[in-house]
Amino acid sequence: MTDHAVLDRPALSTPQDYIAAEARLGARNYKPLDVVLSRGEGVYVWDVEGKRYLDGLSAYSAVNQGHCHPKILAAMTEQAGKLTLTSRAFRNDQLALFYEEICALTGSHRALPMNSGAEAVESALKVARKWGYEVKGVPADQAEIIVCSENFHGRTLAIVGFSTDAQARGGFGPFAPGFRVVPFGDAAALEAAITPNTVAVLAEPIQGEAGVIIPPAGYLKTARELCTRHNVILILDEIQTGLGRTGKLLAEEHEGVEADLTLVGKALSGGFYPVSAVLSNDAVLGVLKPGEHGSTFGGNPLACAVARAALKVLVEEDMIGNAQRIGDRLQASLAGIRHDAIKEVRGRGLMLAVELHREAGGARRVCENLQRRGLLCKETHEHTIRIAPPLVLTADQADWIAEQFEAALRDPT
Ligand code: IF1
Repeated sequence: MTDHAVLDRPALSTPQDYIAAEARLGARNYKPLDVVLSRGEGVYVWDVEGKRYLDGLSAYSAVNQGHCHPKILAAMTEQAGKLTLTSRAFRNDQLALFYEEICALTGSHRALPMNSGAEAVESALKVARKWGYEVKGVPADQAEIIVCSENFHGRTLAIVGFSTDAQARGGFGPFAPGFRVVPFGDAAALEAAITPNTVAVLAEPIQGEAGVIIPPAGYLKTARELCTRHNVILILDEIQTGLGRTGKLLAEEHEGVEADLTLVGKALSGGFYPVSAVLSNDAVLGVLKPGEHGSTFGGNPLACAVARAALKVLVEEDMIGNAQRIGDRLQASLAGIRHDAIKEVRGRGLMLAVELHREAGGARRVCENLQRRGLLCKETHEHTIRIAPPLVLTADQADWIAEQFEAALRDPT
């Protein structure tokens, strides 16, 4: 007999209790800061002891709209009380509206709803290959997809197979063939890698995990031109850069570029629920026929209702313009900090990073110091701290972030 009492435990009391239970029972695939959060509102989160923090990560840009946005919450609870899941075997009354709104906003002509970001990436890779065989005429099983060094597109097998990060791929092979890696930001290398069997180029407009790496000006535009000239699909992974993060709805707008497949996820739900989508057109996405792709949860009415509200508040509350204005202000303040530890401040909109010199003692230490000051940030690699607060950040809050940074560097206790 199962002991049902085990499912009715009282809350644990101290942060250490939670941390110990996680360490004892969970897969050990993360090493989070030791802060146990139980509530969030706007740019702030609170831990189980009631201490408030400003969230400088926004769940890797999934809560661009701020924690527990009341309008997204209302849409979610309302829809959850009506209908949550039908599967795609039947239709629901939210999917068509989601299509209408996301296509109008992004200038897309067809969309494919999925759940996680990695699923959107996998879906795009499948679509690109199918397009290659059926439209471009690539010989069977010969399709090649070009990806960039230092890429991050998710954790599934096909994706980690073309990662250049030893930790992401090590021990997980054998991997799927058909991918070729070129240096990110190098248009000449990209052109040289294109063969008659190339079906797609996959890139992040700004590399996130690599440390907020902005490619040289004109790179995306040239990549677009090369893809058009060589009849290759351009796939832009905007799962992190999209939906306002860089001060535009999509980062590709900074260079006036339109991808053939644009991937969005994360903030598509404002952090309420995993929702992702492949945005495209008839010529490319049209290759998928019934039965060739799908997902139990993709396009479900709860996801669609949440995504519709998440997009609505992003636009109606001018979070995209705010990301641009407050991002510029915060970047300027951070760049104004005079301290030997800082090597570079970079970013676009509210996708920012401070890179430290190697001698500075590492980014993790600074993040732990910032945590004590009430600011949650996450290091990426050893020497870079990324700063990506919710897009509802005010000017005062931005100034406060810069002050905490300066204080943490000056008083590294
Ligand atoms: C984790 C990084 C961020 C992404 C891009 C696809 C996905 C992601 C550009 C996959 C996901 C996450 C996942 C998260 C850490 C994180 C991350 F540090 F690893 F690089 F955001 F910066 N494309 N990024 O950034 O989306 O399947 O996770 O929904 O803990 O692995 P997903």
